[in-house]
Amino acid sequence: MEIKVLKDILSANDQIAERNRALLLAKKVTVLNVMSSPGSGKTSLILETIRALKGRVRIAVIEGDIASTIDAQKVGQEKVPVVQINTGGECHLEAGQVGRALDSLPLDQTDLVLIENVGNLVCPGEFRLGEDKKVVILSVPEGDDKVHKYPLLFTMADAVVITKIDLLPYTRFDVPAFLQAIGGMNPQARVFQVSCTSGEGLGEWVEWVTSVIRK
Ligand SMILES: Nc1nc2c(ncn2[C@@H]2O[C@H](COP(=O)(O)OP(=O)(O)O)[C@@H](O)[C@H]2O)c(=O)[nH]1
Ligand SMILES: [Mg+2]
Repeated sequence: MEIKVLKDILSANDQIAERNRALLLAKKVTVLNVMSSPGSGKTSLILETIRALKGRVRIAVIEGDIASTIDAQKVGQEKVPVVQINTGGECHLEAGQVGRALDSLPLDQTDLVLIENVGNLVCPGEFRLGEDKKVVILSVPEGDDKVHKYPLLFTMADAVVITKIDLLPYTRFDVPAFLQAIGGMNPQARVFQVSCTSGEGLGEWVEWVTSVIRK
């Protein structure tokens, strides 16, 4: 019985995700759904991406958090349109919330929407939002084994970003082991290694973002 209810929720979500997708295609807007556990560096990567593409790509941001407007305020300081969604306890964003957020963004003047999903390495993977690409972040302090412990998101990812590589000398994060694991479970995924503190690897990441924007 419970399984049937879950199926109904998912299919209802998928229908709304399709509607979001149709709107975004009509408006020629590309969407990246950025997912990771709390604190791995989603907001930092979004801020660096905005700064790198300023004047070249018109970016808007949807911030998903259980509570607060802290991340939306940080993004707003970069002078880009931003909407904060507070889920009030839910561990993921749903397509309906994103649809309402899209309605309040200036899509005719937008090339790229970056969605920061709620910090969680499991639940966001089960809810399509209408996005073009799924980006999954894992930060060095979290450990390379998380790819095995939370395979769903890593299997779905179009891009996997290892962040905080400036901390590699202080941890036992095994980059070759991580790359091998990703290569085994999702060989299509592009993998990036970046530090938002030193700027290392950001160029390659930004180049990929630019390459996936709908022309
Ligand atoms: N050393 C280091 N710290 C980082 C890096 N990226 C983010 N952080 C820090 O990690 C913490 C969480 O980052 P944040 O972007 O808010 O993560 P979010 O919760 O996933 O949005 C903050 O204190 C950031 O300054 C990085 O590349 N290197
Ligand atoms: Mg954040």
